[in-house]
Amino acid sequence: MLVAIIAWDMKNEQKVDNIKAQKAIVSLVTPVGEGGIGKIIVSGLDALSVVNKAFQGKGIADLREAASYKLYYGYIQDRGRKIDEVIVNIIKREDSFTGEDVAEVNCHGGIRVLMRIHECLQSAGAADAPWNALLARSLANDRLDFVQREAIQELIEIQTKLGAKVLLDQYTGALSGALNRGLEIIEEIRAGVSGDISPHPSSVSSPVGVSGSGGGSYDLLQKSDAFVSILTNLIRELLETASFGMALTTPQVLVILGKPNVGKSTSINAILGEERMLVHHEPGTTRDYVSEVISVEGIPFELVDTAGIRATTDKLEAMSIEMTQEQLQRADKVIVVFDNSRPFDKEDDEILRTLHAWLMSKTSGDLPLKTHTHAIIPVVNKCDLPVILDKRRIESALQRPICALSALNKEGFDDLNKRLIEEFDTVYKPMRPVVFNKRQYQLLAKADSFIEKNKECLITRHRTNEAPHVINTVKKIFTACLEGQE
Ligand SMILES: Nc1nc2c(ncn2[C@@H]2O[C@H](COP(=O)(O)OP(=O)(O)OP(=O)(O)O)[C@@H](O)[C@H]2O)c(=O)[nH]1
Ligand SMILES: [Mg+2]
Repeated sequence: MLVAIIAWDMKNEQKVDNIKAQKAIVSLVTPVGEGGIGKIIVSGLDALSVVNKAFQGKGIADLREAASYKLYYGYIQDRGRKIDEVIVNIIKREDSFTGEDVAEVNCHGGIRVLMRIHECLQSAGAADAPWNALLARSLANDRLDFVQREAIQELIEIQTKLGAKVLLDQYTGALSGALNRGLEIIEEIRAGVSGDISPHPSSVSSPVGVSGSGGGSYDLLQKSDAFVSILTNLIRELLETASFGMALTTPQVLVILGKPNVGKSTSINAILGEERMLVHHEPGTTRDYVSEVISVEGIPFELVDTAGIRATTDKLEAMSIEMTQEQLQRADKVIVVFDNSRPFDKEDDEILRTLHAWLMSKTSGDLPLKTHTHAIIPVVNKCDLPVILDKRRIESALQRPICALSALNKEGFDDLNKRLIEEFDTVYKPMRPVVFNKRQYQLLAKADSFIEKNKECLITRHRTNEAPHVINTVKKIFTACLEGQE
């Protein structure tokens, strides 16, 4: 993967001169273990001379004379003794991902060889560093912005194909592009505001005619008002994608809850498509909690089976129930299961009360609102048996439509899957900007509420001397989102 990163087509070539070149670092970028190939990257001001000390090449005497994007065959050697046959890929600073000279040493995989070459390159003058130190250098040299760096770090841990596609888009600049667009819009608003309040000396010759009087100025003010709405729309569109983006990067913890014997474990087995959980007609079969990661239409979930909740004097059962409560505290979503073939009873009622308390404890302003409204999915299982349960009790308590299942016959699961992902209604489109972490979400939500609160002073008729301060604050929030300050 790092080959692709390093070979990345740089958009910021003009920034090469600003590079803060640093001493070479060496990173093991493939896992240390058995494999066909291993890769070690050296990056830095003196990277080529460091690798040159240990490299004996065929057809090249000095790697400092190497051309960018060329492969050089040879050996890494230590005091005349060959360690391994290697192919070194050279990428000069103007082309490289880190903005520094880079040598990628491709050797045979295997713990001994990798470790020996790694040691040898340290002896030649490079400092050992984790692979993500390379990302830090890209950031320092303006090769990546903070959002792109976050995207690549998430990409490495992502669980589903959809997540990989979305994060690759953000890494290649989808969200950064939208944030940069936001910064441009902010400047358009500023242009209008400065025309309104204090004409800038250069404005007379401005191509858009910010003269402080006349039709040109009026146009600009009108436009600047329109830009306030454009900015608000841009922010809201981005915020709309947050629950989807954040669900991709952090698997939702999905806890299955219900009184004993309602078919929780059978339902999980049907979702997983395998007999993973122990199922039995005796209540109290599940004692421990068991979890598995699943993907529903590309959204990852950590699905947790739990012991049934009910009042008990049995010590072991009480411990199981305590564990269920712990899992519930971790939950992002809950599937609560009721039994169609039994009457609604006080155990079901107790579960509804537990859920109500859980939802209250979860409600907080720092996450998308829809995350809370879709947090509970009521399920009635054993719908293959005659109806005895009074479903209205459940519907009126939870105010959510019920999902009907027969876990035994594996029926109703398409509907359940739809319900699980209904809040993540953001459709995948290539290069669509997507907010994918809480930091980005919170900053954009802050910008949104700040603009909403101060809108009056940005709107033409109501402008006050406060406007430049408001604009600067919004700009600061956008810059923090893009560049990771604050
Ligand atoms: N008829 C019918 N029986 C079901 C259905 N789902 C589960 N069962 C049966 O209900 C019994 C209990 O199922 P489990 O999946 O172990 O129930 P549970 O909720 O995990 O039970 P505990 O772990 O004891 O809390 C078993 O005999 C299942 O075969 C269903 O949809 N229809
Ligand atoms: Mg069970």
